[in-house]
Amino acid sequence: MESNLRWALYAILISMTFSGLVLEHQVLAEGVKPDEAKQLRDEVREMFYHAFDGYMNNAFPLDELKPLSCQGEDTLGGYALTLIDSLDTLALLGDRERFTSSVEWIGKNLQFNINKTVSVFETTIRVLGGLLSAHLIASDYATGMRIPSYDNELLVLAEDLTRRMLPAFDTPTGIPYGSVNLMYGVDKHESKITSTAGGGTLSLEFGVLSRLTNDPVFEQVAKNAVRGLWARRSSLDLVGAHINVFTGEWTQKDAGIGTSIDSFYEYLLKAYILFGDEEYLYIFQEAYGSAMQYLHKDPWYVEVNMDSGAIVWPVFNSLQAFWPGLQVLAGDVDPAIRTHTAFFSVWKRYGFTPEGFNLATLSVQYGQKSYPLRPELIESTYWLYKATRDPRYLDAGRDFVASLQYGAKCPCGYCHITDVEQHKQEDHLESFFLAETVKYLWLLFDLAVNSDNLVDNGPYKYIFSTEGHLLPLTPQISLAREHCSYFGGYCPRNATKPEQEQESTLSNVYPYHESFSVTGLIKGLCPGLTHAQKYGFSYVSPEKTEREDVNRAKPVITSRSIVLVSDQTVEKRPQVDVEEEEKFTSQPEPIMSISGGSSSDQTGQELTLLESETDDQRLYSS
Ligand code: DMJ
Repeated sequence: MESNLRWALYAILISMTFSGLVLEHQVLAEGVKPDEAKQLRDEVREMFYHAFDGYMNNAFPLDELKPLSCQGEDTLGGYALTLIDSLDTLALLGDRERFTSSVEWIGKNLQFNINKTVSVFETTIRVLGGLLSAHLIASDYATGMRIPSYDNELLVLAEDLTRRMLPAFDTPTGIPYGSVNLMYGVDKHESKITSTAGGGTLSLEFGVLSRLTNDPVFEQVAKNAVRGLWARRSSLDLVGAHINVFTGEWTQKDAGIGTSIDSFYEYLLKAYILFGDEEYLYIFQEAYGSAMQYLHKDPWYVEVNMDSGAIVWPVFNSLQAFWPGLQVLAGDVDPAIRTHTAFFSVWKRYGFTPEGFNLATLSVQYGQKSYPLRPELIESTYWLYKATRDPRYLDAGRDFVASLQYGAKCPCGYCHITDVEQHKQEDHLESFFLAETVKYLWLLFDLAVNSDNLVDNGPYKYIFSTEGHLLPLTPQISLAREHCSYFGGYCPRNATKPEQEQESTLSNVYPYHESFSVTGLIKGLCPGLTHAQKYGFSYVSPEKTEREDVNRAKPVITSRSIVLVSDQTVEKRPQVDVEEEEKFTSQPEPIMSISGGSSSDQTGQELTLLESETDDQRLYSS
């Protein structure tokens, strides 16, 4: 009773706070018009160069910039990490000169035969992904950025780097160790515990490398790791956060879409789209369905125990914010819109998103106050704008720019925010700011002015890696016959020539294959392209940018591409009541109440907060 009263008071206070912020926003801000979108795009370009030049002048060739003190630091392997992570953004901005000189410097100077122990995940998404995307741009006339003197130097480096990471995959489960020494392999004292995102976010980069080098080993080990994780899913089709790569036991059973798991989901869908490998699609559909059933407390997401489904962490963490973007890619746009609105309300409240925001107390989660310039919410904003052309996403973009310019800009770049309530700056700049945060912001505004950038109007459809690197659906990478020619690739049973079929062993690994007609271990040819590969993605025509239009008719998705999750055709979309939506935006409600050590959600489920683990003890993926 007492706690109900307390919650009623909280709710009134919270709704007053949020209504106030929204009101102020509405009074002060007019919607972004095309002219302003162009100015904002150019401002974002300047933001990129403020940080990039700051890095080149003060930190290069060290890994990352300390933008407050204007110095550099080695944070990953000591190989000019920020330059590698920035390469395809330089190309996207059309900066031929700096793209060329950077590629040439890397080709001549970089080497990986160094005695450094590095994270397999970070090295893959930042370094391998950066090298591969730059290689694919520099070697191809169609991109408009081909470098005449370029002779596959980055591809050679990428292959060398990845071979040095292969020892990490030598585990009984196939799930790799978290770290590996680039010269000596895995240290005998190396931890056997790794995160799900760490083990399950390698398939895009490793798969692309296989298809460019014609060596299937990279694609195979990455896929094996995904299989190793998925085979250990719970009966609810959920995966935990950390696992022992030797025993296969989950050491952290909190299931969620954010911290430590996020990009595992992302790569299932993207690997299907990029490679046409339907085994990834099949796993994605199961995993996504289960996430929406057990983790989604519309519009928020919580963390639950993977076995029981009981809520253990009623927290929004900022790594979750990529999810609406992924949902756009999957064709599930309605929940994406609602969740983005909820997540963005947290940004508006603080000017940034804290690492953790407690959904029960509607306040910053203890120990999770920082904002390290993450891209996820901006990434989802770009995807939702691309899918709907609703100008509210441009308005959100303008808010992101304002926060970064006024709160995070510092002498030589942009500074991490240590405390979103105090807006305190920290002397560090993660390389993903240039690989992702600025890239998605620039793409958002460039889309609004109908520009013809490489991604939105280029020679290929592009998939973004989890680090924002551009991976094109070229025939060499995406044609179905390529992936089917790999030992272990999946093909529909009737799609191969009978004499080339061999015994399937997949059903031993995957019980669900009993009802799923496959032949594993095939060397054969699958005819034709997948639907997604044939048609790619197309969204509403860019002319529909008038605010009035959007208010009259809600976002229309005209994608003829894969509609994986639900049918989003115009006719079937329910009309959204704008007033209802506004009401929600201004008054987010706590999704559960807490009394003592346990709490209950709105359905009355009894919830227990884990006492054995504090926030500080939790591990975070980057
Ligand atoms: C990046 O390294 C990647 O986006 C990764 O998937 C998650 N963490 C950071 C950005 O927040």
